[in-house]
Amino acid sequence: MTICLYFAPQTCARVTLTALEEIGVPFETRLVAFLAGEHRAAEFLAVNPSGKVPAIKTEDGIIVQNGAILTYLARTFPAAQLLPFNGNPAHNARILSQLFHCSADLHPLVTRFVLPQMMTTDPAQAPQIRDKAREILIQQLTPIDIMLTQQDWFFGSAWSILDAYLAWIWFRVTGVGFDPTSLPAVAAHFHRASARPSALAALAHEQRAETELARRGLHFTPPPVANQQSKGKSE
Ligand SMILES: N[C@@H](CCC(=O)N[C@@H](CS)C(=O)NCC(=O)O)C(=O)O
Repeated sequence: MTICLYFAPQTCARVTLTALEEIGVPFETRLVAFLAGEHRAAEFLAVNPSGKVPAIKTEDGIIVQNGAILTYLARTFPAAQLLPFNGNPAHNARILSQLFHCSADLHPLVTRFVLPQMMTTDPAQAPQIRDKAREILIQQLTPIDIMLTQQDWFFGSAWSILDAYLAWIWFRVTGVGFDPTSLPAVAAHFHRASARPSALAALAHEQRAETELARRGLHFTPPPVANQQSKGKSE
């Protein structure tokens, strides 16, 4: 059975899309149009009851959550070397620690930074939510920035899908005003990771989806947030 990825452009589904491009087997995609409410429609909720992308449909059933999907793909297609698992449980646990750091620590901060309005019933609080998210993002990304002054990729000399994850995080936050000069090694890593053929193929795939969304009048850009620290700097 051909794997089917449920995705939307610019979202964290880009990481799974990059993984599938890296693996190189044929796969299908289903575009989930958020602005049309398709992520809350019964058809998609039957795939992922939490209404979030990514999700994949495989011969082994549906899998949701980037961390689980990437682990499944890494183990199902070991030749692609998405993650450097070996036979040592402690080593593998440390790989998963880094994966969960991206999906469970960093991603929620990205959401708070990009869409602070989603985190409050009082829109006036959005700038403070973004400012606090920026502060914690810098705290959490600084050890990665230091690490990347010593090595090209997350796990050393070899690329892994965590490099695509970090690149997506960086794309998302710098796209709405996170100062790209604040973490220079992460910024340089973003350019390295973005040049990989699988990353370029994923972007081309997203571009086709953006064109389709624009044709339907459903193109999404995060709403602006007033009075934030970075106002007038990079936005
Ligand atoms: N923990 C989930 C988070 C997935 C997630 O938040 N996806 C976002 C796009 S980046 C989404 O689908 N948001 C729609 C919504 O929450 O309504 C994962 O790692 O897969």
